[in-house]
Amino acid sequence: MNIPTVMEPDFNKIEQRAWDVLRMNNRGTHTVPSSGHKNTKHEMYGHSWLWDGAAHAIGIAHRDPRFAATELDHILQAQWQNGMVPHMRFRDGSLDRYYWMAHILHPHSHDSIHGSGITQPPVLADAVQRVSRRMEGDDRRAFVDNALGRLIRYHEWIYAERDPAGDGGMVTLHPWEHGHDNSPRSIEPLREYENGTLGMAVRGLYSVIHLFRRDLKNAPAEQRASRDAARLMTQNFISLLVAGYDIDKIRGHIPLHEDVHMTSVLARNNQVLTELAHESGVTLPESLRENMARTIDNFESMRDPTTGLYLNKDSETGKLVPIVTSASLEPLAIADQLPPEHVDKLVQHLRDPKSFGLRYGLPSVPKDSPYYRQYEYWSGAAWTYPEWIIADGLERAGHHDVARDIAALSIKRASYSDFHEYASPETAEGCGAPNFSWTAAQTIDHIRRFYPESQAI
Ligand code: 9WN
Repeated sequence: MNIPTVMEPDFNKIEQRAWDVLRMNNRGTHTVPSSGHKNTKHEMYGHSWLWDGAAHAIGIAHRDPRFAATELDHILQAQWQNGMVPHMRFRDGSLDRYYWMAHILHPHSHDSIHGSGITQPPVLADAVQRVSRRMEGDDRRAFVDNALGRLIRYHEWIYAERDPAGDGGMVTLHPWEHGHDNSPRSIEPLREYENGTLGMAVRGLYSVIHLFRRDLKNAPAEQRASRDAARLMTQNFISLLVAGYDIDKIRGHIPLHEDVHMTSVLARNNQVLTELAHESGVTLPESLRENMARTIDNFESMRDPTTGLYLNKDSETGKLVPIVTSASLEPLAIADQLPPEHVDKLVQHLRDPKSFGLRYGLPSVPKDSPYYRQYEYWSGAAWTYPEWIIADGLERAGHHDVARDIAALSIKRASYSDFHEYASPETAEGCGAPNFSWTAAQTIDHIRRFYPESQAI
């Protein structure tokens, strides 16, 4: 591929292109993750996703806080009666609701707004706070008042339904829930169930399902989840359907692991939710405050003392899952709440050229892992989201230089790969979907935050 030989990136030009991407993907009430695929018959990303929407809103708020607020509202409107916020809100009229069947299977699903039956990283409180800071007067108050109660119910739901061990760590019911879909930390443990009755049935069925994979119609197979990983995710998805999205019914059919990325994001967003409530004069329910405290008190139980990296934890046995991914560094999202020597150790890993410190940014799996493939989705390729989460945490904890270095590489790669969904951390070759909204929105936010002097547009 052709990498332009610029020494100093032209931030204005990069930002201009990022705004173009966001404009192209704007659908009036929300922004779709991407558009302009080769194969328009098989659109990959036509709905609205929770953590994508939060990232879009944070970027868009630099220019248009009202639209950013609308995008967040669009996500929160899909909230279920039990407080769950679905990871996807389907575009009106979409038949995908019959694939998920959440509206039929779950008694607390939304009456009229259709979405999936699982959630995504709880990034909403942070997005609400950042967007609100760009709004003024009555607009701002109305927006926060409207969101706050829903956010509180969402966090209460997380502790009721995703913290089976009661230690504050957040489990996932499917890799789609943490959003790092084919991350080996979730795919490998699924193998334990592949020889059960369902696993065997899915093996047979999968060759047919494989023919209908929309993602393979738009991107080369080496950039997407492998056939094996997709089969295991299908097996997991069918378990979810059989259990009707109920954690008590799915227990014993999938691994219930506290996910280090989800728990880091939860801890950070608990912090923000507490601030938002305080600023609005609202007292958080005592049980929620106790649960939030448990997340922090038990956080270090996810740390492997030998390497200093954080790992997923089996919620039943308490054992750590020894598979390292970029999530192992995400506790840096709460660097201000971790022991400083633990933060320093993570930064060492982050900068190590043999594992995470690659030429064009943070790989989703370290280079020295047997699961590393530089182009493969969440099994090696670099994405802006983990970088954004880590840079933000380090910056807030006062590690400005490291944070800015991460942001600089992220901006550079986004621009070289022309805002693709993800890219090789070694060559910056763009992979997956083109014109990707969160790549654009997080690049804008990185530029505005770390290079404020360049804000000519
Ligand atoms: C399944 C929308 C989403 C992201 C996820 C990413 C991918 C979906 C898919 O796209 O997941 O939810 O179709 O593969 O892994 O993080 O939110 O951009």
